Formats: sequence, structure tokens, C-alpha cells
Amino acid sequence: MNSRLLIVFLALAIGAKAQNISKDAPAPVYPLPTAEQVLWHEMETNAFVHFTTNTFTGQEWGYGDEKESIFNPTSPDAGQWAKILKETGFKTLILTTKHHDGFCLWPSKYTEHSIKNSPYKNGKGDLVKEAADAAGKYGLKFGVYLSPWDRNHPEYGRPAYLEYYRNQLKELFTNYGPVFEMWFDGANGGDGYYGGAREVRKINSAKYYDWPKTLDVVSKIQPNVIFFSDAGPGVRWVGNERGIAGETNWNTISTDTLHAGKPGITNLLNTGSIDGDKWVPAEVDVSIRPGWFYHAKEDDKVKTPEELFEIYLTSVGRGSTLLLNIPPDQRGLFHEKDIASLRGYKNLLDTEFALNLAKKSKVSADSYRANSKLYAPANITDGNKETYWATDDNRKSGSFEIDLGKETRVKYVSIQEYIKLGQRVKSFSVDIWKDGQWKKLAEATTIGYKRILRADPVNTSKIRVNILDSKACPLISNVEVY
Ligand code: FUL
Repeated sequence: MNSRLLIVFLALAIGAKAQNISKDAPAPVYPLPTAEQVLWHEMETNAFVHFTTNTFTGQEWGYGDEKESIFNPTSPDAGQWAKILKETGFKTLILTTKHHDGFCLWPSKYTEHSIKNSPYKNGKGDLVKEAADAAGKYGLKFGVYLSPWDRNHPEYGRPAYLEYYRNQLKELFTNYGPVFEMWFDGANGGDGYYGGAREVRKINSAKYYDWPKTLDVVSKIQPNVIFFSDAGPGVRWVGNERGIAGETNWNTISTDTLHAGKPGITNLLNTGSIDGDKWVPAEVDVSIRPGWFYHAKEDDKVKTPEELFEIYLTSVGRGSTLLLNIPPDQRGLFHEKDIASLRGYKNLLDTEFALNLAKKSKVSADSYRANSKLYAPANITDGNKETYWATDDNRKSGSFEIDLGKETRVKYVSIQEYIKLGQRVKSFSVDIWKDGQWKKLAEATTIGYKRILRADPVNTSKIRVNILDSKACPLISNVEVY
């Protein structure tokens, strides 16, 4: 290199440094999701299946004294559950292997209170196996719910029950193939049958289960399981059972501020916290019916396709995943009304999000990182989730425009952050080009994995997204317009 070239090169390098321009990938904004959590975000909609003696007694929380003989589904078919779930877009089937009443859907060798003493298949049935196999057959992941609270077990509340609970975890995680998510319910302790004692047993849920040790039992067998509980560590409860994540929804939260069953934390669970020290995203669990279990008297109260679609927008559309419960009836099948609603909901998803107007459209931005193609605005609509638009490190705001090519009717804008490097955006707005100028369509706070904004349909030829504030340079991986 001759000396003049060297001087030009040095000047450029120094200039670049002064402006904080770097071709390097942006530094992560901690905390970050694990690979399993990223996968969990990408799944978007999962299903819960609540099934136990309650289905036959009409209760929601069995007392624990229900006779095993009462569990007598006439024609159960986990294949039907999995087939419908697959058809309507769900990715995981999470089964209540044991609810608070203590009845086990598999022939556990540690209790008599299970399917092995029921009339189902003359005691030879195993619905955990049937559900796990059906999920596998239809390409769904499998998850288990094993209620920590057990209103049947004589030793509940004492150390011996913990051993029982851990033994059951070992059975479930050893014998039924890979489990994607494990659900630890927050409802804990109170009155129950408890082997005939019929009394109230209160426990300190933060201490009694010795969660680190209990989770370790599972992790030793299947290290990649995502743990759900109020406090995570994999995913947290969203703080309500109505299907609504916070409009502001941080995937981050400090786990020392919450523990399973801690009262008064529902608001924090709903929004997360901007400065949380762990990545523990909210999961939105809600039932298609008023109750979690099937009751014939609720056949007319099944959520409509429109209600389910709204829930999709307030869960997946707010950066969470949806966990929708569909309870089998006394036959052991999803009821016709529930199936009709699920199909209607899927149809709504397919029609409302039929044609992505932003796909392959021209995108320009007011700036992009180091003017490098690696971070160019075209990455937003290239359909590749690993590429993103980024600004330089010193810019925590910025805008990009999507040219739709012609005046088109627009109702939804869906935006995604590249969360593998952390959740960043604190606020943003969307404008449309109307009558020769920009007009505001919507404004919101967090984005996270996905944020879907809905507006009254408008005709426009251009959309502008303005990132107004961000923890660090924003990274936007995908935008879709419908
Ligand atoms: C709650 C339980 O008490 C309900 O019965 C249901 O299982 C729901 C998913 O979680 O805490």
C-alpha cells in the first residue's frame, strides 16, 4: 500500500470509529433466550388437554376421593386430538397426566389411584403413552402437566410425598419419549382427601417442593425440557387465564422477585420487566370453554372462532405463545362444537393473513449499520429469520419504509425482533402514506418475538415503521403486512 492510500485508509478507519460505525454484529443485549426458548417462541400456538376424573364428575378440582372406576371414557382417541390440533395449526400437545385430584392417566407403579384400576381397557390402558404416540405420529411435540398439589395422596405436605412426586417425574421422563415442555401448576395446598384424612394441608410452595432439586430430577433425564411455572425458569405464567398478555410485554424478569404461588405478582407476570435479569417469557394459557375440563353444560359456551382469533392477537400478537386448552369429553374425544370452533379460528387466521403484501417488496431505511449489506433494510422482507436490519450502535431509533408498489388495503402489520441478541425495542409507531403525506396508523411499546398491530382497514401504497426508542440499536428481522 503506498503512503497516500494508507493515510486515506487510516482516516476512514478513524472516521468510522468516531461515528461508532461497525461492520461487526451488534453486541447482545442480555439476558438472551436459550436455543430451546427460541424454538418455543417460534412455535407460537400450543395446546393443552385437560382430562381426568373431573370429566366424569363435573368438577374442576377433584377432591381426591373419586373412585378409579369413574374414569370410563367410551371411545377415547388421542389420534383424534392430535389430528385436529395439527390441522388447526398447533405445535405441541401438553397433557394433564395428573391434575390436583391425583388420578394418574398412566399406570404409575407408585400409586393405585390411576388408570390401571379404571375400566378403561380393563386397566391395561395408558393415555400418556397414547397421547405421546399420537403427538409423534402427527408431528407435534409433547408436553406433560404433573400437578404438584395432590389431594389424593396420604403424604401430601410431608417429605414422603416429595419422593413420590419425583418418582413420578422419573417415570414420565423415562418412559414416554422426548418431552418439550413440563408444566408446574401454581395452585398448591388446601383441603383434600389425603388418603382419608380429609383435612386442610397448607404448604410453603416456595420451599416445600425444593424446586432446584425437583427440576434437577427431570434435567438429568431430559436436559432440554422447558419448565413452565409462575417463576419459570423456562417460561412464566402470564398472570391471567383470559388469554391476554401485556400490551407491554418484556420477555425478561428478575426471578428473585417471584416464585410459584407468590401472591400479588400477576401484573408483573403480565408485563415482565424491562430490566429483568433472566429470559423467562410469558405463556398465555386459556381454555376454549369456561372450565378446564369438559362439562356438557358448557357446550353452548365454547369460545367462537372470532373470540379465539382475538386471543391469538392478544397472545401471539403480543410476543407470547398461546396455550389453548381443548378438553376431551366423556367419550374421550374433542367435542364437535370445539372442533367447529377450532376450524373456524384456523380459517380466520388463513383468510386474515392470506397474502403478505410486504413479501419481497422494496424496503428503504433512514440508515443502516455501517452501510453494510449484512444489516440492510432488504433483510426485513427476505423471508430469512436469521437476517435483520440494524442501525449503528449510537442509534437507538430509526425508520424504514416498505413500498407496496401500489395502493392496497391494509389491516395488519406484524413486526419481529431478532431476539437471539436480546429484546430491545421500547416503543415504535407505524405510519401510512395517505394524500401525499405520512399519517400515523398505530403506536405501541414492546415488540419481542412478534408484535401484530391491527388497524381499521386503510388504503395505502407505503408503510413506515419508526422505532422510537430501544435499549440498544434495534434489530428487526421480519415485517409482514396484510
Ligand atoms: C390452574 C389449575 O388450578 C386449573 O385447574 C388448570 O389446570 C390451569 C391450567 O391451571 O392453576
